[in-house]
Amino acid sequence: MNEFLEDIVRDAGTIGIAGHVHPDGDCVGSVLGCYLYLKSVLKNVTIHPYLENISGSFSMLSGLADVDTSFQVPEEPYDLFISLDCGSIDRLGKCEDIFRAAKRTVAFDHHITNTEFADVNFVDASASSTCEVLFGHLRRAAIDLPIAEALYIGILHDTGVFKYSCTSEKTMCTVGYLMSKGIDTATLVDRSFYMKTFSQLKALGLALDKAELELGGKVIVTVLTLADMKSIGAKINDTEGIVSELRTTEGVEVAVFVREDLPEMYKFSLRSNGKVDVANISAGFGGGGHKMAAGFTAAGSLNELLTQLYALIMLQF
Ligand SMILES: [Mn+2]
Repeated sequence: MNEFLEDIVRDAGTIGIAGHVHPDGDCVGSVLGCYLYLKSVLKNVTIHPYLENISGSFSMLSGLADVDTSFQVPEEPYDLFISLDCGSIDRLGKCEDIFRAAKRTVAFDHHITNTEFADVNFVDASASSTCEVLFGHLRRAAIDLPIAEALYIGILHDTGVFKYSCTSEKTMCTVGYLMSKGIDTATLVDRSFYMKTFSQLKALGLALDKAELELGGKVIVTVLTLADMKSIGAKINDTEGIVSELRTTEGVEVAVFVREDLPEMYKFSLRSNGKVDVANISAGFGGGGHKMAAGFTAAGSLNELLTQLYALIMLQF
């Protein structure tokens, strides 16, 4: 039997909650799910959620108005700080120092590369998402519709609408239970997953147009440079989901999407179709993630970085 979240936080009078930089669905869903749950089950406790620039895909979720996006450092350190969906402490970004200052720390995560940086770590690499891990620590009767929606969104995004191999029987049982709370699933799936802004659509179009096959067709790669991003008026968040589109190309083992975020500073997103462990490859560049989905940031010559990347991929063929 898992320990319940309210027992894990015990007698903390002040609680901070945060996810990772560039929050995705699982990060936003787990932070809000955790926040809404603690707010409903705890009395006379100050709970403060932090998230950076939240994508419009999550604007339907409850609790967003309470989220601190300015990363105000509290005068007094928190009694307890909860990290969600972070594989390592640096992923907390602007919250890293606030987290370090807290009297006690707890982390919930599902990254196989998790470094167990908190005082207490609940890490399950077999779980689809942090939302699935968190669900295992919530008293079911205390889960209301807004909490269920937040967790559902997290699982939805980390499973690519229940199609990635991380989707297990347990995942679907969790989702089934969440649905029993009355979620309008068709609307949520469309609004949070499939709906694109026009600039997201243009970024996807340009990325597909620029895609190239490497290593005999086993690797597909697309690079969007700063100039590309500027030409279509795209922002960093507008490229989410591109690498998953690349992955479904016939014959491809690894999909690579590269985005230039600063001059000669690149964000690599990798997806595998099963043979290649992209978490292992990303770790070689100081990044992390999962066997089938991982990434890293690297500076330098793009051609050299790609050459190194292909060499590492080839070792696994
Ligand atoms: Mn996640």
